[in-house]
Amino acid sequence: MKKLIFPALTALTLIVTSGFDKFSEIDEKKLLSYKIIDANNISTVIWNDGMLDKHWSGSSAGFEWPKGTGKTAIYTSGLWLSSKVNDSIRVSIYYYNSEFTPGYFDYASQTAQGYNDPAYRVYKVSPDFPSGNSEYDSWNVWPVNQGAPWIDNNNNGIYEPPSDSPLLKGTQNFFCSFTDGYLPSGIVSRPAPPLRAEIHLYAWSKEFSNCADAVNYEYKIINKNRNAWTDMSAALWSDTDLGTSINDKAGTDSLLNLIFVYNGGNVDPIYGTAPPSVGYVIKEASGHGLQKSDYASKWGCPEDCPIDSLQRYRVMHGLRVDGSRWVNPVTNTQTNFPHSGDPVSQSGWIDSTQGERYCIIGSIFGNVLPLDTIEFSMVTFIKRGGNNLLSVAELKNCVSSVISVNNQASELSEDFMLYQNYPNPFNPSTVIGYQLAVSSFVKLIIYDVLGKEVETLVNEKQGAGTYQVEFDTRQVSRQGKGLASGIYFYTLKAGEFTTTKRMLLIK
Ligand SMILES: [Ca+2]
Ligand SMILES: [Ca+2]
Ligand SMILES: [Ca+2]
Repeated sequence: MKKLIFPALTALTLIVTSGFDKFSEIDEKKLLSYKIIDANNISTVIWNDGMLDKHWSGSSAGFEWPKGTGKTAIYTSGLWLSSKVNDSIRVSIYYYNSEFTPGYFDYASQTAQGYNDPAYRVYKVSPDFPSGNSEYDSWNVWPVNQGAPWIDNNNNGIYEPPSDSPLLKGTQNFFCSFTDGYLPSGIVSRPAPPLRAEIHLYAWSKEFSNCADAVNYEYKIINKNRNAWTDMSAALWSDTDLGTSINDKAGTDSLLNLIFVYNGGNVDPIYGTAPPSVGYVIKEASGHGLQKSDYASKWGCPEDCPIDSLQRYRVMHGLRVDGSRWVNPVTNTQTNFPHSGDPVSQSGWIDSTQGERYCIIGSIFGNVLPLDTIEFSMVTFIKRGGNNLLSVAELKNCVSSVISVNNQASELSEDFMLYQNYPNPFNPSTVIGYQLAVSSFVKLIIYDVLGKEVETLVNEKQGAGTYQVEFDTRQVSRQGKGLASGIYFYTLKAGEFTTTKRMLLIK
């Protein structure tokens, strides 16, 4: 999408640089800031008003892949919310301009606050403290008072870095707080009243072992309205422009909770042959006693393009703009996931034309009581395969592998972990798993019951992530003999982290 004119373009010349915190007064009131996410081969931009993937200049595509090439796959994207309050429709969206502002929503006074307070900027921290790189913030200024997630290592409720730390899921970690709570006569013009939501966005990115190029967005959305939200929905909307925008296609995968965009042919004027595929997946959607369902939709304006609050509310509830259900023309069944066929095998309901594509994927959370919080986590992936369609296949492979690994890890811990070996007792081999919160120099050593080293399984620097190593006694020999039955210990040393577990060999 290149044809939209931004009313704020003139004001964008007023970009103020304060250290490495850049502010631009887009409407002379809202104090915008941004940080760059580039932990892997993606380089993109996170803003403090719900806007994502918009270039820092404010006037061009911001999701660059591969980073440094100037080639972009997403023009811009951002958060969409909708609900009913006492039967009236509430919609708050980012759609080239944002109906959100930096700040928070004060429940007692029922007023939004902080739109021009420089404290409500985007914060960026790394696992290294202090980093010595002024693009990063010190852990000392991580805004725990705004709701930024952190680890209370000594469990006293007080944030005391560096012994306490920000939550560090990635090698780059971000936080900002924003709200939709300014009324129509306020900072932005808006066709529907706000939900009165306060949103905490924690974003992170890192190098995965396989599918490196992903960015994680974890939203906590708090109902600061004195009334319940009814049929509340949260979504990520995107104007994907995969290289050249006019030859794109889109599709969904209801099992993976994925929406993806791929090039209509195997050649894109910007990406050349074998263009990548970019997608958004719902990683988590949860809250208090909520009944949730998911949906995704693509559209190519003017076809099915939602242009007012009612139509946007419908799209955010899995419907077409006219309020009807999507019907899969191949199976003749109703669905919340249109174009869910497989473009690789050309089977099922696939996007039959190519052109400008927009997409949205989200979750319906049902009723949200005052001061309840819902959690909505999204991941953006990009992947290139042997041709435009194999890019889709590889993207899906990445989504299914990385998302399952992440889910397993998040249920256990976001920290260093050493898992019990499996099987145990064992003979002749067993598998030891462990998790690294950050990139570390790792030693995994087997000891016998006397403390004598039996074998070193790992002795190298490894990136953050989950690992499995096999311990095979047949490959260990002591004076020509195998290992005796009995208790053995295995010790993981990763940076400052050390822990030991025991296992039993029974021959
Ligand atoms: Ca503490
Ligand atoms: Ca394209
Ligand atoms: Ca597009």
